Amino acid sequence: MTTDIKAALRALHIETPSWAYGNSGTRFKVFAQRGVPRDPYEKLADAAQVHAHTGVAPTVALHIPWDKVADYGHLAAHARELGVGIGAINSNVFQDDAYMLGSVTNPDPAVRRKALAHLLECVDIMDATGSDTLKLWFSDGTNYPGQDDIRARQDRLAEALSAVYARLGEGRRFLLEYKLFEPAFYTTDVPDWGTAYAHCLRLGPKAQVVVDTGHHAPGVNIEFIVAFLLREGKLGGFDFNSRFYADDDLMVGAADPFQLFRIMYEVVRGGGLTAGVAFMLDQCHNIEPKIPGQIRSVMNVQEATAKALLVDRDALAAAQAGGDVLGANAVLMDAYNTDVRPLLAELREETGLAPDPMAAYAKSGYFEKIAAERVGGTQAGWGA
Ligand code: LRH
Ligand code: MN
Repeated sequence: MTTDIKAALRALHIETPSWAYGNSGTRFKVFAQRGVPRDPYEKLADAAQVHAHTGVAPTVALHIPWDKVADYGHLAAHARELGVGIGAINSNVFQDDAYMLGSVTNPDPAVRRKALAHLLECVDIMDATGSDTLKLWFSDGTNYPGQDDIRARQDRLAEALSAVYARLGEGRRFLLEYKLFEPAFYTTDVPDWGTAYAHCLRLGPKAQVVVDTGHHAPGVNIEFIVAFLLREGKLGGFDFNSRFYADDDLMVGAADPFQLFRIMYEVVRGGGLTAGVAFMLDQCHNIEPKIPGQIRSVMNVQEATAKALLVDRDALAAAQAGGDVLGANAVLMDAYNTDVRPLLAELREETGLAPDPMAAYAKSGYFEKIAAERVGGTQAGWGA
């Protein structure tokens, strides 16, 4: 049992987002922190620290144009030298003035062409970096009833998605991300999993859905969505974070570790650990140190996954079949209430890592080094 669990945990890869290493904040303030990277190369170096101390964060998601460079092949080679790889390529059609009334759904065909050109440029960047995943999130929506035609916007969205789909090479896919609201406050053109699923189903196997855990209405049962999409073969990945209110982008598992456990249990139960599901973080460390924030987040996903793998599936199935409501619930709670930190510490030592990645990073002196080196230049951020 433990050997299999350890094998599954060793195989669990969590992708960190380049933008988590840059400055971030809210509309009220973006706080600058010492040692923050000034370019994608320095972001990769910081991401490599997370992998060096956890052993399970071997890829980094890029966001275009935040990570725009002259030579993407050179950036990918630099990543390899650092011991990491380039993960999902994230498009950005939400920060250009032209997109005020939408990007691919904009009433103006010229704006739609501009947005599509960016998405296709991101496909080229996939090819240049060896990435096999394009992540598409659209901030598109409206703020007032009547502002635009809801149905027509879906037609425009479908047209753009099929153009991108047609350009995907062999072994490539795109993940369509949904979000209930913000920045639009009346309609959002991809507001929920059903809309994303319907568009992906119509397109084909290279189109899957990404579940950002901060993008649901309060009270939504996210693990149900996970179970359903896995069953359909349409769960492409996660944007992990946590929230108390809206899209807070806090550390995954920080606000609701029990929800993260329930989600990872449906992943384990649905075969999602070996189904090419991308486990990506999508977070902003507005006030906490960035690299430790990522290390802690990776550990939170590891702990939730370890607990999910500990669920006694036979006992659970027997209790469920027998209608033993409390018994079945108790089986899941036993796993959730198990302290898996000793198991994970042991696993890290067996793979030559320090048992406590947070302490190891703090002792490494890396922060002091980058804080001293990274003086001058422009710190990376969302550039919003
Ligand atoms: C939108 C989102 C999307 C990213 C952005 C950084 O809220 O979750 O995944 O492009 O955050
Ligand atoms: Mn996201």
